[in-house]
Amino acid sequence: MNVESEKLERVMDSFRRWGYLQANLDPLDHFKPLPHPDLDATGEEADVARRIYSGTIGVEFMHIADPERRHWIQEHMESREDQPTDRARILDQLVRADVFEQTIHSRYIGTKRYSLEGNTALIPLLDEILDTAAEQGAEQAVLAMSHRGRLNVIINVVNRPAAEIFAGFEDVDPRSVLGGGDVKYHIGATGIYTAANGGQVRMHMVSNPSHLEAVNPVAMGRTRAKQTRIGRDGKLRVVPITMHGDTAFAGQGITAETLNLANLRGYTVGGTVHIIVNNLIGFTTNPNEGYSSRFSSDLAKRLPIPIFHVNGEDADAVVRVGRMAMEYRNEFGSDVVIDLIGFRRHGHSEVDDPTITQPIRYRKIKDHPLLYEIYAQHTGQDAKPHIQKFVAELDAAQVAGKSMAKKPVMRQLPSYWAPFHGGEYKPEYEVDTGLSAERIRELTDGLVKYPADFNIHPKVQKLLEQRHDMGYGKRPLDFGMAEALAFGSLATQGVPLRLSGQDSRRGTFNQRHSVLIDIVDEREYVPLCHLAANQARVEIYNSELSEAAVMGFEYGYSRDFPETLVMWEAQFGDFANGAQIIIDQFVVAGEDKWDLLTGLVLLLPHGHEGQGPEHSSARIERYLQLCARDNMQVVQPSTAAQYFHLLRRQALRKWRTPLITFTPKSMLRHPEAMSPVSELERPRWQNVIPDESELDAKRVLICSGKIGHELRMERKKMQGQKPAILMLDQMYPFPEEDLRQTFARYKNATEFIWVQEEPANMGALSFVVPRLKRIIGSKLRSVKRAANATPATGSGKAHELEQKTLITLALGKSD
Ligand SMILES: Cc1ncc(C[n+]2csc(CCOP(=O)(O)OP(=O)(O)O)c2C)c(N)n1
Repeated sequence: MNVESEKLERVMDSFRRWGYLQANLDPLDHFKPLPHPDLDATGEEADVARRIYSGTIGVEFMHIADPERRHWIQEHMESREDQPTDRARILDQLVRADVFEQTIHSRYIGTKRYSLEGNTALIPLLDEILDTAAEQGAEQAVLAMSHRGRLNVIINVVNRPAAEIFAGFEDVDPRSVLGGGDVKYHIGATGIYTAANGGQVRMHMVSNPSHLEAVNPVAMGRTRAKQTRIGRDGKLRVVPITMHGDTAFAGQGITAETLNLANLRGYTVGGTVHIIVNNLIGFTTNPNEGYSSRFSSDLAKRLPIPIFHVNGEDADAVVRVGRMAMEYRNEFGSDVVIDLIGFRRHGHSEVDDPTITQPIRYRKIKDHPLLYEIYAQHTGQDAKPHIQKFVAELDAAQVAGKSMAKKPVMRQLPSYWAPFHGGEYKPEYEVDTGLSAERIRELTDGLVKYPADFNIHPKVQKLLEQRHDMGYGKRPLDFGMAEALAFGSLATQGVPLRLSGQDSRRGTFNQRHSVLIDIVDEREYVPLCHLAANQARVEIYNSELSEAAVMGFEYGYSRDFPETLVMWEAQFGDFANGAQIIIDQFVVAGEDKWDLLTGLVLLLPHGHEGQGPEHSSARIERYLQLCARDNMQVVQPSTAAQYFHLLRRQALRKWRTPLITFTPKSMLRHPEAMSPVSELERPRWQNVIPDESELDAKRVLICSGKIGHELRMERKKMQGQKPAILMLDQMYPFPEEDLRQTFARYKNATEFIWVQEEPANMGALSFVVPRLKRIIGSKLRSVKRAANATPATGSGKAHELEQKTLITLALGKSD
C-alpha cells in the first residue's frame, strides 16, 4: 500500500467507525454534529469519507465482530450511489402518504388518526424493502406497528381499499361491536403488495394493543410459524418488519427481550427488519427525557447488527437504506435496524396542541414544506398529476365507505383456520381422549428408549425405568409421565407440539426430562421425536429469561399454527405477571377485540408449599376475573390422568380457546395425585372429580388442586363420620351442571364448604363462591387463609402452622 492509499484507508476507517456522529440526519437539526477527534481530518480523503459516512446516512456497524459482515456494509456504502431507478414511483408514494393524511384531516376534523406527516418517507422505505424482499423470494411479510401512520401503511402498503378506512371514520355498523371490537388504528389487516418486478407479497399487519412494543414478539412468533409451515427457505419467503416509535423503542423493556430472541434456537426468524419511525418526540416528551443515549436505537447495539440512521427528508437515501437493509438481512439472516429520522407535524394526536410544550420546534414545523414538494423540486418532477389522481381515488372511496352497511373486515384468515371454532363452548366440541392400555405400553416403549451408544445419566436412567413401570401398569403414573404420554400420543396422531419456557427441557422441578443429554459428549436425544416414522414435529425449548417476549412469541406462533399444541410454561406461576400485557391484551382479549383465536396453553406452577410470598401462587384470582363469554378455560388438573386428558383435549378439539392451567409442584409426585393406567383409558377429562368413598357424608368440601389431596390424606386419620372431598378441576367455563349432578349424589349433606389454601382475597374464592351459592344456597361456607397483601408467608414453619389450622377447620376435626 502506498502512502496515499494508506492515509485514505486510515481516514476512511475513522469515518466508518464514527462518521455517523456527524451525519446530517435530522430535517429540523436536532442532531448537531458531535465533535470527535478522529473526524477532524481535512483534505480530499476526508471529503470522500465524509460524503459517504457523514451524509444523510449514518451507519453504525464497526461493533460487528465478523469481518465479512463489516466488509459487506463497507462495500455497499462505498460503492457508487446509484440514483433510484424509479423516482416517479417514490414521488407518487410520498404524495399518497401526505395527501391521505391531509384528506382525513380536513374531512374528519377532531378525530384521532395519529398522522405519519413529517415521516412520510416510511411509505417508499417499506416499498423498497418489500421490493427487495420480493426479488429475493419473499412471498409473505409480517408487519407490526403501533398507532402512528398505521392507517397510512394499511392503505398504501398493505393495500386495503381506502373505502374501508373511511368506513372506520364514519363508524358504520356500531351494533356489531357493542361491548367489543377495537379502535381503527389497532386492527390488523391483510392484503397483497405488488412489487416492481410483478412479484406478489402477502401482507399481514398484526393486530395490536395500545401497549407499545408488545406486538413485536407476537410478530416474530407469527413469522416463525409461517416459516415453519413452509420449511425449506421459509426464512427468505416470510419476512418480519417491525416499526417503532423512538421513545417506545428506547423505553420499553420488551424491546430488549425481543431483540434477544434474534439468534436463539427455537425463536430465530432469519432476521427482523426494525424501523424506528423516529420523530424525536414521544407525546410531549423530548429525547433527552426519553432516553439516556444519543440515539433511541442504541439499545440494539446489544446485538452485532447494523444500524442505519437516515435523514427522512432525503427520500433517495431512505430508499437506498431500505434496499441495503433487506439485502443484508437476507445475506446474513440477521436483524437490522433502520432509524428513519423525521418529525411529527401535528400534536401527539390531531386533537393535541404541541405548541404548549415544544413551541420552538413547532414554530419551525409550521412552515416546513411537505416532503413530496421537496422531492418534486429536487428531482424536477411535477407532483400535481399524482395528487389529482389520488384525490379522485379518495373521493370515490369516501362515498363507498359511507355507504358500507357492515363494518369492514380488513383481513382474510389463512385457510388453516377453517376447521377451528371460537365463540361459546359447545358440548359437541368434546372428543374422546382416552387411550388403550396397549397403546400406552407401545408409547412407553418409545419414550424410554435411547440409542445403544448413548451415555445416559444414572438418575435419568432410573427415571426412565420408573416410567417404563408406570406405562406398564406396575406403578401409578406421575404428572411427568402423563405429560410425556399425552405429548407422544399427540405427536404420533399427527399433532405438532411446541413447548417453551425457562428450563422447560428438563423441567424446573426435575420432572420432564424431555431431552436426554449424553454425559460424555452432551449430545442430545429427544425420545419424543423418535416415536414413529411419520409422526409430527415435537419442539421443546429452554427460553431466554423473559416472560413477556416469550409468551408473546408463543401467542404469535399459535396464531399461525392452530394445528399445533403450543404451550408456554412459567418457571413459577407468579412470574407470568411479567407478561401481563400479553395476557390481558392478546391471550384473553384477542377474540373479543379482533375475532382472532388462539389455542395457547399457559402452564403455571401453583401451590402453597412454604416457599414464601413468591413461588407459591400463580394468582388464580386474576385469570378468573378476566373470564367472560367463554374467552378461555381456567383449570387445575388434580391428577396425572386429568393432565393427560386435558392436554389431549386441548389439541384434539376444534374449539380454539386459550387454556390457563395451574400445574403442580410438590403434587407432581404426590401419591394421591398419581393415576393408574386405567384412568388414561377413561374416555374424557372430568370437570369435577367426585368422592365415591363418602357418599353419605354430612359435610362436603369443594376444593381445587393440592389442598384437596392434603385433605384426603389427613382424612385417612379420622374416625367415624368423614367429609366428602370434591375436586373442581375446571373453574371456567364454570361446570354448573356437573356440580349440580355431583352435589345431588350427597343426599345427607347438610353443609358445603369451599376450601382453599390461598388467602381470602386470592385464589378462586371470589369467583367460585357466588356461583356455588347459586346451586347450594346459604349452606355454603368457606375456609381459607386470612386476607393478605402477599400470597404466602416467608416462613416455612408459619406456613405449616397455617396449613394445619386450615385443614383442621375444613375437616371439622376437634383436635
Ligand atoms: C406501554 C405504553 N405506555 C404508555 C402508552 C401511552 N402512549 C401512547 S403513545 C405514547 C408516546 C409514544 O412515543 P413514540 O414511541 O416516540 O411514538 P410516536 O407517537 O412519537 O410515534 C405514549 C406514552 C402506551 N401506549 N403504551
